[in-house]
Amino acid sequence: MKLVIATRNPHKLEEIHAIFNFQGLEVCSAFDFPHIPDVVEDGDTLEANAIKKAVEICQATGLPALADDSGLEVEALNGEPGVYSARWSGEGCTYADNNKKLLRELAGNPNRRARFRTVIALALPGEKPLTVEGSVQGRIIEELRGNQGFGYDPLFVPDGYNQTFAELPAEVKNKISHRARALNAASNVWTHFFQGLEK
Ligand code: ITT
Repeated sequence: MKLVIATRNPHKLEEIHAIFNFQGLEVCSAFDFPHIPDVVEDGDTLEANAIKKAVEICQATGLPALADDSGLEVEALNGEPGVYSARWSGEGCTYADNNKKLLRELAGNPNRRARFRTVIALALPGEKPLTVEGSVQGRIIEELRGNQGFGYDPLFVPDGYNQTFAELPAEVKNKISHRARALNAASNVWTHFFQGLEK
């Protein structure tokens, strides 16, 4: 039995495989279906976009699909960039552009509290999609540090650590991250689904 990971973000895909043991499942991703157009992420929430990605890929492939929609929520910016995390500084922007904007928006602000949040949606053919979520609290530092991970990782220090997600070894990020917590919730809540799919 197959499961499609409904993403075209290679960093995300790598982390999902490092975190989650898809034992007994034949796992593929949106990269294996290049003819399927990109899902337009126009929902107002992470939940809405995660569901949209999972449902559209499930319908287009006829296979169960699992989607991850994630964002950085900064307290002093009223939860921004949140659902707009990927394209916060404009269409076609880079991770570096977004990190520059984040430093600019928080310049001189003593409140650096933030959290990463991931919503995972699971869509099975003919069934109502389901979601779970995970988050990690931390703070935004004042300069970029580290080369690992992706996105806002060089600016985010998780609570209980002194290093950014881009400095910490991948094994550490993949134990405590928003994505790891959401995937743990997925395996707890959807145990029967994953067992039922075993080859
Ligand atoms: P897919 O929709 O194809 O999965 P995407 O990159 O568009 O890929 P999102 O819509 O979930 O994924 O965008 C979330 C953005 O939030 C992402 O582009 C990064 O900038 C940021 N982000 C998500 N997870 C992150 C992580 O673990 N560390 C740092 N930044 C992250």
